[in-house]
Amino acid sequence: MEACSSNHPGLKTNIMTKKGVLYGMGNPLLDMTAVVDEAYLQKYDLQPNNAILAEDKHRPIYDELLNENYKVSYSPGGATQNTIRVAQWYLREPESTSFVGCIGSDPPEFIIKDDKTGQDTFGDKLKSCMKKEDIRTNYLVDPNAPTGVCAVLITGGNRSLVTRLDAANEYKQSHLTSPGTWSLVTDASFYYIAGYFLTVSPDSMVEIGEHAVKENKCFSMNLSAPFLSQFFKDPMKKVLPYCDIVFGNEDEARAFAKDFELNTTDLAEIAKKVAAMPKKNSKRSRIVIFTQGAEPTVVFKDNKAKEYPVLPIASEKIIDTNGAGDAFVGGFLAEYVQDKDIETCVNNGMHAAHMIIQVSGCTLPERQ
Ligand code: 26A
Repeated sequence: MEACSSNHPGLKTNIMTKKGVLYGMGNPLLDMTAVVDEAYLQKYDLQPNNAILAEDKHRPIYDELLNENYKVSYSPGGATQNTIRVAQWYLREPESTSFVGCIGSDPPEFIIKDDKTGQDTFGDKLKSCMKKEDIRTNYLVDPNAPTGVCAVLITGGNRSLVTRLDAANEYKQSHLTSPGTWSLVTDASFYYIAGYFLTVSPDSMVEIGEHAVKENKCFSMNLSAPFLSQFFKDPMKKVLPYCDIVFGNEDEARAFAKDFELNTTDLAEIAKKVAAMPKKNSKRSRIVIFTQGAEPTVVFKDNKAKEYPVLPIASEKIIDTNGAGDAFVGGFLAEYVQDKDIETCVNNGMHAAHMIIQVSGCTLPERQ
Protein backbone atom coordinates (compact mmCIF):
# COMPACT_ATOMS: atom_id res chain seq x y z
CA MET A 1 0.00 0.00 0.00
CA GLU A 2 1.41 3.32 -1.08
CA ALA A 3 0.63 5.16 2.14
CA CYS A 4 2.44 2.58 4.22
CA SER A 5 5.69 2.59 2.33
CA SER A 6 6.02 6.37 2.44
CA ASN A 7 8.62 8.17 4.48
CA HIS A 8 6.16 8.94 7.21
CA PRO A 9 7.95 9.53 10.52
CA GLY A 10 5.43 7.42 12.47
CA LEU A 11 6.55 4.40 10.49
CA LYS A 12 10.20 4.83 11.26
CA THR A 13 10.29 5.70 14.91
CA ASN A 14 11.20 2.91 17.23
CA ILE A 15 10.72 4.70 20.49
CA MET A 16 10.64 3.15 23.91
CA THR A 17 7.31 4.02 25.40
CA LYS A 18 6.33 3.25 28.96
CA LYS A 19 4.34 0.01 29.28
CA GLY A 20 0.64 0.67 29.03
CA VAL A 21 1.10 4.44 28.66
CA LEU A 22 -2.23 4.68 26.81
CA TYR A 23 -5.36 3.11 28.30
CA GLY A 24 -8.63 2.64 26.43
CA MET A 25 -11.96 1.36 27.69
CA GLY A 26 -15.00 0.72 25.53
CA ASN A 27 -17.33 -1.63 23.75
CA PRO A 28 -15.45 -4.58 22.25
CA LEU A 29 -17.45 -5.34 19.10
CA LEU A 30 -16.99 -7.62 16.15
CA ASP A 31 -17.77 -5.81 12.91
CA MET A 32 -19.78 -7.68 10.28
CA THR A 33 -19.27 -5.74 7.08
CA ALA A 34 -21.50 -6.23 4.03
CA VAL A 35 -22.24 -4.25 0.90
CA VAL A 36 -26.00 -3.65 0.65
CA ASP A 37 -28.26 -1.60 -1.61
CA GLU A 38 -30.30 1.47 -0.71
CA ALA A 39 -33.50 -0.55 -0.61
CA TYR A 40 -31.97 -2.60 2.21
CA LEU A 41 -31.29 0.56 4.24
CA GLN A 42 -34.80 1.81 3.56
CA LYS A 43 -36.32 -1.49 4.65
CA TYR A 44 -34.76 -0.98 8.08
CA ASP A 45 -35.24 2.78 8.20
CA LEU A 46 -31.48 3.42 8.22
CA GLN A 47 -29.50 6.44 7.06
CA PRO A 48 -26.51 5.76 4.80
CA ASN A 49 -23.98 7.45 7.10
CA ASN A 50 -24.91 7.08 10.75
CA ALA A 51 -24.24 5.05 13.88
CA ILE A 52 -27.11 3.77 16.02
CA LEU A 53 -27.99 1.23 18.66
CA ALA A 54 -30.14 -1.55 17.20
CA GLU A 55 -33.83 -1.47 18.06
CA ASP A 56 -36.02 -4.56 17.93
CA LYS A 57 -36.93 -3.82 14.32
CA HIS A 58 -33.23 -4.13 13.38
CA ARG A 59 -32.75 -7.57 14.94
CA PRO A 60 -33.32 -9.54 11.68
CA ILE A 61 -30.33 -7.78 10.09
CA TYR A 62 -27.86 -9.97 11.98
CA ASP A 63 -29.58 -13.23 11.03
CA GLU A 64 -29.75 -12.08 7.45
CA LEU A 65 -26.05 -11.27 7.41
CA LEU A 66 -25.21 -14.55 9.13
CA ASN A 67 -27.46 -16.80 7.08
CA GLU A 68 -28.26 -15.26 3.77
CA ASN A 69 -26.40 -14.50 0.61
CA TYR A 70 -24.36 -11.56 1.80
CA LYS A 71 -20.61 -11.73 1.60
CA VAL A 72 -19.83 -10.76 5.16
CA SER A 73 -16.33 -9.97 6.30
CA TYR A 74 -15.49 -10.02 10.00
CA SER A 75 -13.05 -7.64 11.62
CA PRO A 76 -12.40 -6.43 15.15
CA GLY A 77 -14.37 -3.26 15.80
CA GLY A 78 -15.66 -1.06 18.58
CA ALA A 79 -14.58 2.54 18.30
CA THR A 80 -12.15 2.68 21.24
CA GLN A 81 -10.69 -0.73 20.48
CA ASN A 82 -9.97 0.44 16.90
CA THR A 83 -8.21 3.55 18.19
CA ILE A 84 -6.07 1.61 20.64
CA ARG A 85 -5.08 -0.88 17.91
CA VAL A 86 -4.03 1.93 15.60
CA ALA A 87 -2.07 3.69 18.36
CA GLN A 88 -0.29 0.43 19.27
CA TRP A 89 0.54 -0.14 15.60
CA TYR A 90 2.35 3.19 15.44
CA LEU A 91 3.98 2.91 18.83
CA ARG A 92 5.44 -0.52 17.97
CA GLU A 93 6.90 -1.18 21.42
CA PRO A 94 4.85 -4.19 22.66
CA GLU A 95 2.24 -3.44 25.32
CA SER A 96 2.43 0.33 25.03
CA THR A 97 -1.37 0.28 25.21
CA SER A 98 -4.14 -1.42 27.21
CA PHE A 99 -7.80 -2.04 26.49
CA VAL A 100 -10.67 -3.02 28.78
CA GLY A 101 -14.31 -3.90 28.02
CA CYS A 102 -16.85 -6.70 28.29
CA ILE A 103 -17.12 -9.65 25.89
CA GLY A 104 -19.56 -12.57 26.12
CA SER A 105 -20.13 -16.25 25.87
CA ASP A 106 -21.00 -16.95 22.30
CA PRO A 107 -23.69 -19.25 20.86
CA PRO A 108 -22.85 -21.72 18.05
CA GLU A 109 -23.89 -19.28 15.31
CA PHE A 110 -21.24 -16.88 16.64
CA ILE A 111 -18.42 -19.08 15.45
CA ILE A 112 -16.33 -17.93 12.54
CA LYS A 113 -15.03 -20.78 10.45
CA ASP A 114 -11.86 -19.87 8.67
CA ASP A 115 -9.86 -22.20 6.42
CA LYS A 116 -6.59 -20.88 7.78
CA THR A 117 -7.28 -20.26 11.47
CA GLY A 118 -9.93 -22.90 12.17
CA GLN A 119 -12.86 -21.99 14.38
CA ASP A 120 -13.14 -19.05 16.70
CA THR A 121 -16.02 -17.53 18.64
CA PHE A 122 -16.49 -13.78 18.18
CA GLY A 123 -15.10 -13.07 21.67
CA ASP A 124 -12.08 -15.35 21.20
CA LYS A 125 -11.41 -13.72 17.86
CA LEU A 126 -11.20 -10.30 19.52
CA LYS A 127 -8.93 -11.63 22.27
CA SER A 128 -6.54 -13.34 19.87
CA CYS A 129 -6.39 -10.30 17.62
CA MET A 130 -5.46 -8.00 20.50
CA LYS A 131 -2.84 -10.48 21.70
CA LYS A 132 -1.34 -10.73 18.24
CA GLU A 133 -1.17 -6.95 18.06
CA ASP A 134 0.66 -6.74 21.43
CA ILE A 135 -2.08 -4.91 23.32
CA ARG A 136 -2.65 -5.59 27.01
CA THR A 137 -6.28 -6.48 27.68
CA ASN A 138 -8.39 -7.38 30.65
CA TYR A 139 -11.82 -8.31 29.33
CA LEU A 140 -14.72 -8.90 31.64
CA VAL A 141 -16.57 -11.98 30.34
CA ASP A 142 -20.34 -12.03 30.78
CA PRO A 143 -21.60 -15.63 30.98
CA ASN A 144 -25.15 -14.69 29.96
CA ALA A 145 -24.80 -12.61 26.82
CA PRO A 146 -23.06 -12.99 23.47
CA THR A 147 -20.22 -10.70 22.36
CA GLY A 148 -21.42 -7.40 20.88
CA VAL A 149 -21.63 -7.02 17.11
CA CYS A 150 -21.83 -4.09 14.74
CA ALA A 151 -23.45 -4.48 11.33
CA VAL A 152 -21.46 -2.25 8.98
CA LEU A 153 -23.70 -1.70 5.96
CA ILE A 154 -21.80 -0.22 3.04
CA THR A 155 -23.50 1.70 0.24
CA GLY A 156 -21.01 3.48 -2.02
CA GLY A 157 -18.72 5.65 0.09
CA ASN A 158 -21.05 5.56 3.12
CA ARG A 159 -21.33 3.26 6.10
CA SER A 160 -24.34 2.72 8.31
CA LEU A 161 -23.42 1.23 11.69
CA VAL A 162 -26.06 -0.74 13.59
CA THR A 163 -24.80 -2.03 16.92
CA ARG A 164 -26.08 -4.77 19.16
CA LEU A 165 -24.11 -4.25 22.36
CA ASP A 166 -25.18 -7.40 24.24
CA ALA A 167 -22.22 -8.33 26.51
CA ALA A 168 -20.49 -4.96 25.89
CA ASN A 169 -23.41 -3.35 27.71
CA GLU A 170 -22.70 -5.39 30.83
CA TYR A 171 -19.41 -3.72 31.75
CA LYS A 172 -19.27 -3.11 35.50
CA GLN A 173 -17.43 -0.46 37.50
CA SER A 174 -16.45 -3.18 40.00
CA HIS A 175 -14.35 -4.74 37.23
CA LEU A 176 -12.59 -1.41 36.65
CA THR A 177 -11.68 -1.03 40.31
CA SER A 178 -10.55 -4.66 40.68
CA PRO A 179 -6.74 -4.93 41.06
CA GLY A 180 -6.23 -6.56 37.62
CA THR A 181 -7.77 -3.60 35.81
CA TRP A 182 -6.86 -0.77 38.14
CA SER A 183 -3.15 -1.56 37.75
CA LEU A 184 -3.60 -0.94 34.01
CA VAL A 185 -5.26 2.38 34.84
CA THR A 186 -2.49 3.50 37.18
CA ASP A 187 0.23 2.40 34.73
CA ALA A 188 -1.20 4.75 32.10
CA SER A 189 -0.69 8.49 31.72
CA PHE A 190 -3.18 8.98 28.89
CA TYR A 191 -6.78 7.79 28.71
CA TYR A 192 -9.06 7.55 25.72
CA ILE A 193 -12.70 6.49 25.86
CA ALA A 194 -15.09 6.94 22.94
CA GLY A 195 -18.34 8.67 23.88
CA TYR A 196 -20.17 5.46 22.96
CA PHE A 197 -19.24 4.16 26.41
CA LEU A 198 -21.55 6.82 27.90
CA THR A 199 -24.39 4.41 27.10
CA VAL A 200 -22.73 1.67 29.15
CA SER A 201 -20.85 2.89 32.22
CA PRO A 202 -20.43 6.65 32.58
CA ASP A 203 -19.51 6.07 36.25
CA SER A 204 -16.46 4.10 35.12
CA MET A 205 -15.50 7.06 32.93
CA VAL A 206 -15.84 9.43 35.89
CA GLU A 207 -13.75 7.08 38.07
CA ILE A 208 -10.90 7.28 35.54
CA GLY A 209 -11.47 11.01 35.08
CA GLU A 210 -11.06 11.56 38.83
CA HIS A 211 -7.81 9.60 38.83
CA ALA A 212 -6.56 11.64 35.85
CA VAL A 213 -7.34 14.94 37.60
CA LYS A 214 -5.67 13.83 40.81
CA GLU A 215 -2.48 12.80 39.02
CA ASN A 216 -2.61 15.48 36.31
CA LYS A 217 -2.82 12.83 33.59
CA CYS A 218 -4.53 13.37 30.23
CA PHE A 219 -8.16 12.24 29.75
CA SER A 220 -9.68 12.27 26.27
CA MET A 221 -13.06 11.42 24.79
CA ASN A 222 -14.80 11.34 21.42
CA LEU A 223 -18.30 12.67 20.75
CA SER A 224 -18.68 9.43 18.70
CA ALA A 225 -22.24 9.83 17.33
CA PRO A 226 -24.97 12.48 17.09
CA PHE A 227 -27.41 10.39 19.14
CA LEU A 228 -25.21 10.66 22.23
CA SER A 229 -25.51 14.41 22.86
CA GLN A 230 -29.23 14.07 22.18
CA PHE A 231 -30.23 11.00 24.18
CA PHE A 232 -27.31 10.68 26.62
CA LYS A 233 -26.93 14.34 27.45
CA ASP A 234 -26.77 13.86 31.22
CA PRO A 235 -23.91 11.35 31.24
CA MET A 236 -22.19 13.50 28.58
CA LYS A 237 -22.47 16.51 30.92
CA LYS A 238 -21.00 14.49 33.76
CA VAL A 239 -17.95 13.30 31.83
CA LEU A 240 -17.11 16.41 29.77
CA PRO A 241 -15.53 18.34 32.66
CA TYR A 242 -12.85 15.64 32.87
CA CYS A 243 -11.92 15.93 29.19
CA ASP A 244 -8.55 17.43 28.32
CA ILE A 245 -9.06 16.53 24.67
CA VAL A 246 -12.40 16.25 22.88
CA PHE A 247 -12.49 14.61 19.43
CA GLY A 248 -15.39 14.40 16.99
CA ASN A 249 -16.50 14.80 13.40
CA GLU A 250 -18.52 17.60 11.85
CA ASP A 251 -21.94 15.93 12.26
CA GLU A 252 -21.29 15.10 15.89
CA ALA A 253 -19.97 18.61 16.57
CA ARG A 254 -23.07 20.24 15.07
CA ALA A 255 -25.43 17.85 16.87
CA PHE A 256 -23.60 18.64 20.11
CA ALA A 257 -23.86 22.39 19.45
CA LYS A 258 -27.61 22.04 18.91
CA ASP A 259 -28.24 19.85 21.94
CA PHE A 260 -26.08 21.98 24.24
CA GLU A 261 -27.47 25.22 22.78
CA LEU A 262 -24.16 26.68 21.68
CA ASN A 263 -25.98 28.82 19.08
CA THR A 264 -23.57 28.27 16.23
CA THR A 265 -23.01 25.82 13.38
CA ASP A 266 -19.49 27.04 12.61
CA LEU A 267 -16.99 24.32 13.55
CA ALA A 268 -14.24 26.63 14.81
CA GLU A 269 -16.81 28.46 16.97
CA ILE A 270 -18.21 25.20 18.32
CA ALA A 271 -14.67 24.04 19.13
CA LYS A 272 -13.98 27.29 20.96
CA LYS A 273 -17.17 26.97 22.99
CA VAL A 274 -16.55 23.32 23.84
CA ALA A 275 -13.03 24.26 24.98
CA ALA A 276 -14.53 26.89 27.29
CA MET A 277 -17.00 24.53 28.99
CA PRO A 278 -16.40 23.67 32.66
CA LYS A 279 -13.22 21.75 33.33
CA LYS A 280 -11.97 19.89 36.41
CA ASN A 281 -8.22 19.93 35.80
CA SER A 282 -7.14 23.56 35.58
CA LYS A 283 -3.51 22.56 34.90
CA ARG A 284 -4.36 21.53 31.33
CA SER A 285 -6.30 23.67 28.89
CA ARG A 286 -8.74 21.74 26.72
CA ILE A 287 -7.93 20.86 23.11
CA VAL A 288 -10.87 20.29 20.74
CA ILE A 289 -10.39 18.51 17.41
CA PHE A 290 -13.06 18.11 14.74
CA THR A 291 -12.43 16.09 11.58
CA GLN A 292 -14.73 16.58 8.61
CA GLY A 293 -14.04 13.88 6.01
CA ALA A 294 -12.11 15.32 3.08
CA GLU A 295 -12.41 18.88 4.45
CA PRO A 296 -9.71 20.34 6.72
CA THR A 297 -9.51 19.24 10.35
CA VAL A 298 -10.27 22.00 12.85
CA VAL A 299 -8.09 22.17 15.96
CA PHE A 300 -8.79 24.55 18.81
CA LYS A 301 -5.84 24.91 21.16
CA ASP A 302 -4.34 27.71 23.27
CA ASN A 303 -7.22 30.05 22.53
CA LYS A 304 -7.06 29.78 18.76
CA ALA A 305 -8.51 27.65 16.00
CA LYS A 306 -6.36 26.27 13.20
CA GLU A 307 -7.23 24.21 10.13
CA TYR A 308 -5.17 21.31 8.81
CA PRO A 309 -5.85 20.01 5.27
CA VAL A 310 -6.20 16.24 4.91
CA LEU A 311 -3.97 14.06 2.74
CA PRO A 312 -5.46 14.02 -0.77
CA ILE A 313 -6.74 10.70 -2.07
CA ALA A 314 -8.32 9.60 -5.35
CA SER A 315 -11.92 8.53 -4.74
CA GLU A 316 -11.41 5.18 -6.45
CA LYS A 317 -8.84 4.31 -3.79
CA ILE A 318 -11.36 4.60 -0.97
CA ILE A 319 -12.67 1.17 0.03
CA ASP A 320 -14.73 2.19 3.06
CA THR A 321 -14.59 5.03 5.55
CA ASN A 322 -15.51 2.81 8.50
CA GLY A 323 -12.99 3.41 11.27
CA ALA A 324 -11.44 6.52 9.70
CA GLY A 325 -12.29 8.71 12.69
CA ASP A 326 -11.08 6.09 15.16
CA ALA A 327 -7.85 5.70 13.19
CA PHE A 328 -7.31 9.47 13.20
CA VAL A 329 -7.45 9.48 16.99
CA GLY A 330 -5.13 6.44 17.21
CA GLY A 331 -2.54 8.11 14.99
CA PHE A 332 -2.88 11.38 16.89
CA LEU A 333 -2.51 9.80 20.32
CA ALA A 334 0.49 7.67 19.30
CA GLU A 335 2.40 10.93 18.84
CA TYR A 336 0.70 12.82 21.66
CA VAL A 337 1.81 10.27 24.28
CA GLN A 338 5.38 10.98 23.11
CA ASP A 339 4.89 14.65 23.85
CA LYS A 340 5.09 15.67 20.17
CA ASP A 341 3.83 19.05 19.00
CA ILE A 342 0.21 19.28 17.88
CA GLU A 343 1.09 19.51 14.19
CA THR A 344 2.96 16.21 14.29
CA CYS A 345 0.07 14.57 16.15
CA VAL A 346 -2.54 15.84 13.65
CA ASN A 347 -0.41 14.81 10.68
CA ASN A 348 -0.02 11.31 12.07
CA GLY A 349 -3.79 11.16 12.63
CA MET A 350 -4.30 12.10 8.99
CA HIS A 351 -1.85 9.42 7.92
CA ALA A 352 -3.71 6.79 9.94
CA ALA A 353 -7.11 7.74 8.50
CA HIS A 354 -5.66 7.80 4.98
CA MET A 355 -4.38 4.26 5.50
CA ILE A 356 -7.60 2.86 6.99
CA ILE A 357 -9.99 4.17 4.32
CA GLN A 358 -8.05 2.17 1.74
CA VAL A 359 -8.96 -1.15 3.38
CA SER A 360 -12.18 -2.79 4.57
CA GLY A 361 -12.87 -2.05 8.26
CA CYS A 362 -10.14 -1.06 10.71
CA THR A 363 -7.58 -3.52 9.35
CA LEU A 364 -3.92 -2.84 9.98
CA PRO A 365 -1.15 -3.90 7.64
CA GLU A 366 1.42 -6.39 8.96
CA ARG A 367 4.44 -4.65 10.42
CA GLN A 368 7.91 -5.73 9.41
C1 26A B 1 -22.72 2.11 21.50
N1 26A B 1 -22.37 2.01 20.11
C2 26A B 1 -23.45 2.30 19.18
C3 26A B 1 -21.07 1.71 19.70
C4 26A B 1 -20.68 1.59 18.35
C5 26A B 1 -19.31 1.35 18.08
N2 26A B 1 -18.39 1.23 19.05
C6 26A B 1 -18.84 1.34 20.30
N3 26A B 1 -20.13 1.57 20.64
N4 26A B 1 -21.32 1.67 17.16
C7 26A B 1 -20.39 1.47 16.19
N5 26A B 1 -19.18 1.27 16.75
C8 26A B 1 -17.91 1.01 16.09
O1 26A B 1 -17.52 2.14 15.40
C9 26A B 1 -16.47 1.72 14.53
C10 26A B 1 -16.32 2.72 13.41
O2 26A B 1 -16.00 3.97 13.91
C11 26A B 1 -17.94 -0.10 15.07
O3 26A B 1 -17.68 -1.35 15.66
C12 26A B 1 -16.85 0.32 14.07
O4 26A B 1 -15.71 -0.51 14.12
